[in-house]
Amino acid sequence: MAHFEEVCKQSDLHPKPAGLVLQYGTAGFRTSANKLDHIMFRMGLLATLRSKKTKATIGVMVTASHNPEEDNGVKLIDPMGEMLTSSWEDYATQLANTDQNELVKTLKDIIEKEAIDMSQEANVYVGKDTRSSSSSLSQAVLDGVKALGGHSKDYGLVTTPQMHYMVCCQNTRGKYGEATVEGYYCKLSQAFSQLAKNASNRTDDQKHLSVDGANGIGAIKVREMESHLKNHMQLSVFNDGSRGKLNHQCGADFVKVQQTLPRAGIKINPGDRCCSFDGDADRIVYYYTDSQGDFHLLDGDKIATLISTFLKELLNEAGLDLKIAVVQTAYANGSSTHYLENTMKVIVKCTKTGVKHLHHAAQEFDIGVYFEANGHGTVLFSDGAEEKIQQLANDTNINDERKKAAFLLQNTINIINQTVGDAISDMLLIEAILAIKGMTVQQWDAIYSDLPNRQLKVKVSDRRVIDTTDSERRAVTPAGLQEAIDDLVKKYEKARSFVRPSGTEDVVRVYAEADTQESADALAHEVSLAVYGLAGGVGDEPKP
Ligand code: G16
Repeated sequence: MAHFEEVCKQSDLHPKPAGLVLQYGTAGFRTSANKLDHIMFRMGLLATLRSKKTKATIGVMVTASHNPEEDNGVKLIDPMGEMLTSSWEDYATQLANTDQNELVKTLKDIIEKEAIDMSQEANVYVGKDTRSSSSSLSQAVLDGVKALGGHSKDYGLVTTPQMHYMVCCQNTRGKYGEATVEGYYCKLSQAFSQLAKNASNRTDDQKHLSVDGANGIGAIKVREMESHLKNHMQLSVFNDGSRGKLNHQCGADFVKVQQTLPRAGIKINPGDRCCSFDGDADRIVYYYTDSQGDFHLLDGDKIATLISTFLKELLNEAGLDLKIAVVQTAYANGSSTHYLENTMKVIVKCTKTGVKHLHHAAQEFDIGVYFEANGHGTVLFSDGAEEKIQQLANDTNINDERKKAAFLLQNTINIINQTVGDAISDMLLIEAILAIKGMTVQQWDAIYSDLPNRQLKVKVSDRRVIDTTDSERRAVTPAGLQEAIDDLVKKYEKARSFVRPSGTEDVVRVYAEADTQESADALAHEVSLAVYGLAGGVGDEPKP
């Protein structure tokens, strides 16, 4: 068949480096950009097959998100805007690792296994972040789509969540919105304006937010959106990419892991409300410094608490009986889980790291609020929940309080990007909630106090020696590691610790929390030493 000849011909232009083996990880493939050309071409092929199989548009985003500028990666997006279904991740890994001369055979195997009708039309949307390697890598994706006879649309520079949004809009034939960046800005900003109308008069200071764009695509896009937000918000955008390096000493991952202000490019005063995006703008964290200069972080857990409190109050006011749940991962601060379960009395679920896992767990509820502690998250409303809210909003026989609550719920649905975590959409929702509730960032922070915690990375020769269970809270291998962690945890008050292999970086991640920062730091260090000793640590021993 002509397509396979073309695949062979084109694949020679995107050769696989000999011996290179890559695994589909937490969010697709991710490694040094110079190892990814063949992966991109092959993911163009896979997206084309997935489109033929689902008879829908598929998305491909070229980004390595929070990783350093030198890395790159690719995320595949399924028809409703969600991450690629896990059953196809194996195909992605097979295609990535198959030798050049076996590529067509591997493709044919997938086609046969999935009974794909190759005469079916295929459509693939492609987007990229601001990395210098992203242009040629996204061209390799486009080459892959073309080689298998698929149609593509190149969105160029977009945030990852914008890409997810476009795919969903297209496949719902516009029901979710218009599949353009302008359509995205209009939908979100209209909902924001409607919500902001319910805020009491705010001063310019109260409307002001400092945004650290991580020197990435989020900075460009939030600037583009600014004009749509009219008088409702005043943004100062720092780390906009004009000078600094992507994610370097700035951005959501840096701020969350280091528990400090961006070290570069930002000027703020004590008390100022600030937020940081990550490199592809699918994560957000908030923070401020107090008059003593102490740093206060409001991470994904605090965001989930703010949003779920707001939604629960609106459901009560609207008189709607809908089941709301919060989905977290093992990284969720123990205080947040305690507050959600015992004070807010909402259902809390824990899943493995990776928004794909949280997303699926959240789909089981009428309203599922999911956030990773690193600020990656969103809210899902079931079709039934949306219908009930819609019906109530159209009901002319209800009192003003219920009507207002229904109106706020409707606009909350519209401001949220339900396809995936979205820094811009989350930012607008948080700003709207704070404005409506007349709440300062300090009052939000005071809802509960985080347990002191620490995250570290340990280099090992092969991180796959660590296998975990119980939503990554316990290590099954290597032998003796979990017992060692259990013994160390016993030494401290209110302590908890776990380790897991990262799916985006070549490291093992260590998390520890305890009653004091000194204890959390000491526990994290001791657990790092256990990992280093029992899981084949390389390089220098972890230092305190
Ligand atoms: C990706 C995933 C997140 C995950 C993060 C870190 O984020 O989408 O769900 O929390 O990687 O994963 P790991 O600990 O396995 O390296 P991003 O923003 O980098 O795409």
